[in-house]
Amino acid sequence: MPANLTPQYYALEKEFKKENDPYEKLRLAKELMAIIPKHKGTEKLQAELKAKISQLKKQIEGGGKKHGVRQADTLSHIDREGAAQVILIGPPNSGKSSLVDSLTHAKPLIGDYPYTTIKPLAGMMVYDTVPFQVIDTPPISEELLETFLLSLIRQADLVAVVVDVSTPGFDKRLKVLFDRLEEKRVILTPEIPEEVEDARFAYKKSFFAAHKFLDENGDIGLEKIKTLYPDFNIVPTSILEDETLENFKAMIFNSLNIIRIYTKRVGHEPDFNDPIILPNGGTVEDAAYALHKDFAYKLQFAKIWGDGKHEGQRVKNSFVLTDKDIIEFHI
Ligand SMILES: Nc1nc2c(ncn2[C@@H]2O[C@H](COP(=O)(O)OP(=O)(O)OP(=O)(O)O)[C@@H](O)[C@H]2O)c(=O)[nH]1
Ligand SMILES: [Mg+2]
Repeated sequence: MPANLTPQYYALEKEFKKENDPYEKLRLAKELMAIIPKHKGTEKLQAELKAKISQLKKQIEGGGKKHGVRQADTLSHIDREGAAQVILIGPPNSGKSSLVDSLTHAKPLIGDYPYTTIKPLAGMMVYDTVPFQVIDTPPISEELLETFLLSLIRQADLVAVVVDVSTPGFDKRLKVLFDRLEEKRVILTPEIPEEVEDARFAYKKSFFAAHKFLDENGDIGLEKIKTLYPDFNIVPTSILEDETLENFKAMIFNSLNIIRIYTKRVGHEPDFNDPIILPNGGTVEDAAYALHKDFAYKLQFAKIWGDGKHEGQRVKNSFVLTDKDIIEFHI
């Protein structure tokens, strides 16, 4: 029986065969599996793909040491820490490393020349008691788009596109960045669409840091980027002004649609240092679950303090929480 594979399948298969990075190869194998026509004529091919997927999984889980896997394996994945993983991308020399340097304790290499950063580097920053992971990355240009960077972008919760708006031609460099990512089926978007037509595309929520806006011509550049990308959130930033770095952090927090819930033990003051982080619309039960699975099962009821609530109001497990609510669990 003929396999009757689609042109889309053949194109993806070609990409899969060329790919050397195991993480990316695994992702492509899964994509192939998703689009392969499911009938008798492709059974053998499906079995081969399944075997390839499990082989790649083993290779990745084995950490590559035994098989002498290249260093690139570790570059394409960074374990998420904190409430979210935010990746900084941008054209060469735009100030990505400088931002990560100013925001975290990580010490990336900074240079007054392009292509300084070669490897990703993660650091932690805190905004209003919420820890976030931010990742510095190599630049994206006509000449360079690292494969591992694509994997990192796909895995991140949020993308910050860092653009030097004080240097003429940034609009062209930005277009190159968007186009090159789109070629690889990564779409930067102000909001994730509710329905994605083609499941092979990764839509990533993104905002712009209009960086170096205090430099000469930075104000003109800032206006220009606002006109060019009216749908995106844009935060003007400069390492020379701390306030703009706070705004950058606030932009991250606000883009993630998350809420902070403070816990309180019976008879004690609330703990404002270590909030539970939930997506918007999170319930009392979700908060209990975030603390511990068993806790959620045992939960009888909770008491809530916060805006628009009676002090210590007793609520059910399905009660929807809002940002900065204080919760006291009763089990
Ligand atoms: N005036 C000014 N210069 C800045 C600012 N931020 C970074 N720079 C300078 O811009 C240059 C590039 O900074 P990097 O942080 O290395 O830029 P990058 O985007 O990481 O560069 P690549 O790794 O090569 O892509 C350095 O000389 C920085 O000192 C800023 O806010 N204002
Ligand atoms: Mg850099």
